[in-house]
Amino acid sequence: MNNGTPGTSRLVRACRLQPLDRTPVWFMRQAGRFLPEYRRIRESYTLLEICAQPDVTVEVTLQPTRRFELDAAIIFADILLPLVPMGAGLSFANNEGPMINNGVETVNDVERLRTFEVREELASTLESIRLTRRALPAETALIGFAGAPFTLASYLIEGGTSKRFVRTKSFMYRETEAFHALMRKLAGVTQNYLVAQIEAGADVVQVFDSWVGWLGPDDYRDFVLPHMRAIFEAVHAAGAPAIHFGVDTGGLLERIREAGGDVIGLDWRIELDEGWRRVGHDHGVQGNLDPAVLFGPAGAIEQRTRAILERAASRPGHIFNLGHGIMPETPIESVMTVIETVHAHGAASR
Ligand code: 1CP
Repeated sequence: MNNGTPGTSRLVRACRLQPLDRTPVWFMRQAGRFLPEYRRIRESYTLLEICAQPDVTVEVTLQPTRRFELDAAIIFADILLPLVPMGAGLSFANNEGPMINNGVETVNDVERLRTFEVREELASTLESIRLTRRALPAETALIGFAGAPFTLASYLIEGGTSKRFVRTKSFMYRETEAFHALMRKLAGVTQNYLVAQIEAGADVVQVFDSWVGWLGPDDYRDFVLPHMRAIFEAVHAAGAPAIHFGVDTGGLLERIREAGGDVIGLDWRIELDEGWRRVGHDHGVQGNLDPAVLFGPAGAIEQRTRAILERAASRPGHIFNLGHGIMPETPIESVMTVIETVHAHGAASR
């Protein structure tokens, strides 16, 4: 099937709001534990070992593209990797949630965090991007990614996963200057890392601000927005489109749009057309199927997938995805059902 211009992937065209033969589709966390071939590799390597070895990273990145007809691969890495060269100790307890053992408790800890040369300290991910880009057909886009400053700061301050972000927010309110210094440092790292990924061959980059939806709109404007803007300006200058992702961002969409990104991620808590109207039709949107729908019967999956496509109304700029990452127990057949439904009904853009 021809997507319009030879050599340009559907994903890139959708980011640029260009017309397409059908809606592009990929899944957040598509290279991961729901795939038995990934779990087999994980028997021999830890997550950090996979990320440190480009040949293994490339293999894991390509796995979902062999099994499914996807419009993109996402480089296998983790948003927390850059925290290691910054001086924070990172480990994964029982192969589950991340643990930071040298994070941020005081103002001095912020100063202690190193900034570093991404081309040296994150060289293996950049090399994996180079190798993966060469291995992929031109019509499959390669997505690079990084964590956003607020989400990274929350791991540094909480020491791991959080449910309520009380430590992060109290640091933000009590040590406002140091919090901004931390956000600036993290934004600098994220920005350099994304630009280096684009130079290495990433066609599109996604910024994961997974937990920013826990902030109210005024705090987003005061504490997050300026730092995000700096990142998207640098990415824009590097010439690749950017996807700006967050969870539970229904109260923040106008400000997220203001912060930057060609495409804005929507989770399942908002109807796609309502979310798109709020971010504006001069932007693309990505989403927004509830990952839990994939545990339902095929009929329900097809019906929910079609409902999203109908809300997108063949407008150029919709990238089909889940509203958040695919869950490890997700049945493979459900993923097939989503993809087949998008292929059959993701109508040609006007
Ligand atoms: O060993 C394992 O397989 C553990 C699971 C796992 C995987 C597969 C972790 C630990 N990281 C990864 C890889 C990963 N992480 C990718 C590449 C895979 C792909 O997308 O195909 C990506 C994009 C991420 C991004 C990531 N890591 C985010 C942002 C996305 C999101 O889900 O919001 C976050 C918050 C993390 C931190 C992290 N790393 C791992 C886990 C279990 C977590 C989340 C912990 C938490 O809930 O706080």
